[in-house]
Formats: sequence, structure tokens, C-alpha cells
Amino acid sequence: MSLVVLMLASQLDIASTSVRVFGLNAKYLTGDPFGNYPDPYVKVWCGSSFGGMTDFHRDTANPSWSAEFNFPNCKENETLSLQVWDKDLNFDDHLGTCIRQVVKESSAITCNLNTGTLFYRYEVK
Ligand SMILES: *[C@@H]1O[C@H](CO)[C@@H](O)[C@H](O)[C@H]1NC(C)=O
Ligand SMILES: [Ca+2]
Ligand SMILES: [Ca+2]
Repeated sequence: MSLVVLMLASQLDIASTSVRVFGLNAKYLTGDPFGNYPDPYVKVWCGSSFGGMTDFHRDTANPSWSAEFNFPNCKENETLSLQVWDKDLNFDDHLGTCIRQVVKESSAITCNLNTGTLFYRYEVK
């Protein structure tokens, strides 16, 4: 194999990173003005790719979700966006959005929302 082919192969290898988002949980989320607890769930994006959403947990301010999200083509410096929502009968309430740029290493993120705090982890593979 020529040196050029080897160099190309190693560049392709660097380019084919992926990101796994996991360990989502939140504290002190609020529901409605009447003091009801929210029914929270999270939607996850990397760049413009939508990774899906967690299920919603009924009546809790401190949810913890087991869902994981894999982004096969998400790279360093792209934007991870996590939107936290309160499930309702008709119109779900947006409790806040967490936006972070992907860094090379794995990270544990703490993110303040409109009210409450979202925590999650991700790793770049
Ligand atoms: C990410 O951004 C940093 C700082 O601007 C830059 O040095 C690095 O090359 C970028 N990485 C990628 C994969 O674009
Ligand atoms: Ca609500
Ligand atoms: Ca609700």
C-alpha cells in the first residue's frame, strides 16, 4: 500500500466519529402555575440530526431517563441540543433547552434550564 492510501485511510478514520448521549436526569423541574408536577421528557439533536426523545415520566420534578442516543455522524464542534418538555394533554410546555458544543473528550454536562437543571453525559467515539 502506498503512503498516500495510508494517509487517506487515517483521515477517513478520524472523520468517522460518533457521539453517544446518555445518563439524562433533571432536578427541580416545575409543572404548571397550580403547583402540579411536570411530566418531563427530552428531545435530543446533534447539529441538524434529530436523535429521538426519551419517554415521559409522570408527575415528577426529578426524572431520570434510561434512554441513550447515538449520532453516527456527529463530530467535535457540532452542537448538542437537548430540549426539555412537560407532556400535557394538548400543548406540551417547553421547560428549557440546553446547547453545548461537542468537545473531543467525554463530558458530564450540568445545564440550567428556565427552572431546574438538566444533567447528561456524552462520549465521542
Ligand atoms: C474544533 O474547533 C477547534 C477550535 O476552533 C479546532 O482547533 C478544531 O480543529 C476543530 N475540530 C474539528 C473536527 O473541526
Ligand atoms: Ca404543563
Ligand atoms: Ca404535564
